[in-house]
Amino acid sequence: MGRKNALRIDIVTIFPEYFGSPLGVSLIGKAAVRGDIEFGVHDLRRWATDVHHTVDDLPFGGGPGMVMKPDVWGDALDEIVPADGGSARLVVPTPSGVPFTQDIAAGYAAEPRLVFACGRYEGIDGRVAEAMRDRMLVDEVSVGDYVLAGGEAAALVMIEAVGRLLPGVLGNASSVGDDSFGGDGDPDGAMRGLLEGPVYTRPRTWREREVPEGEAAKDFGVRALEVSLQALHASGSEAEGRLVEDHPLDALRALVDEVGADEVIVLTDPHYVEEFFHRDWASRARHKVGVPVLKLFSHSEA
Ligand code: JD8
Repeated sequence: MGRKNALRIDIVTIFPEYFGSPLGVSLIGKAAVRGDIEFGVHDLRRWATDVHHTVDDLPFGGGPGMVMKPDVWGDALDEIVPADGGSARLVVPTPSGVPFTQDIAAGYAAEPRLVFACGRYEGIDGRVAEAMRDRMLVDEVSVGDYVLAGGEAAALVMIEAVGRLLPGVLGNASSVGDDSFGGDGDPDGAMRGLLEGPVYTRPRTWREREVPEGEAAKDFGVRALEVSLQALHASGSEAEGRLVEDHPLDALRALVDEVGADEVIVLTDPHYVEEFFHRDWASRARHKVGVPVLKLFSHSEA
């Protein structure tokens, strides 16, 4: 039995094996192990009553393909979400559904229980969603303007988008807030900062390509400052930090004067070439700040 406030997710499909590994790996897999998410995957054919476990039939009004039978779906959902079974939201992936968005994901992440009805063939008889609406919330949702062969892939897309918003699922919660599509459930946040910039990590020079200065460097700086302050606070020091946009040595000189510092520590990644030519930050700071400059190399991630 999962955690008290675990999100319960049931999936009804004729391909239960489709969900085997995807729900067992990465963030979602770990969340399931921790009990933050509780999964139930149900084979629809269990509720097919004929010897062939038939779940589809010819469409009324003619037309191509086959349609999934309402009676099989009805019996399955009645058992999986019994009338007194507490509140559940039924999510029916369909190409004609409302577009799935980050805000819908945030809403689902706050639900106690989601049930995904994954159709195949031409889809599920339309009376199933209608009938279920009599006793639960039912959403017909599309994950995009393209046609899939069934609802399983769409359910996985939604489960991942919802799962990563659950408390504790993402290592550093901060990354949720600054999601491209708002993601923090703040309605005005939707679409905020629509397109994130590219991200960079070491090496600073790769195939003669430098990490661009400015924005990306600033992002890297924000992260570096965050990690450094965390480390310093963890060591008990009252450190404070700021990012400087303008020339760092001018800002450093001003800060030394402002706080009356009697020593400066310059902590950077190793820059072997610059060090060799004494053009590294510490060497340059020594000519600028007028107090002893201690040079340290960072060995942590940022
Ligand atoms: C559920 C059956 C296949 C669809 C005849 C191809 C979502 N964004 C999306 N694209 N496609 C789906 C989706 C497709 C499905 C089912 C979702 C159940 N099919 C059908 C109608 C045309 N075949 C989807 N979410």
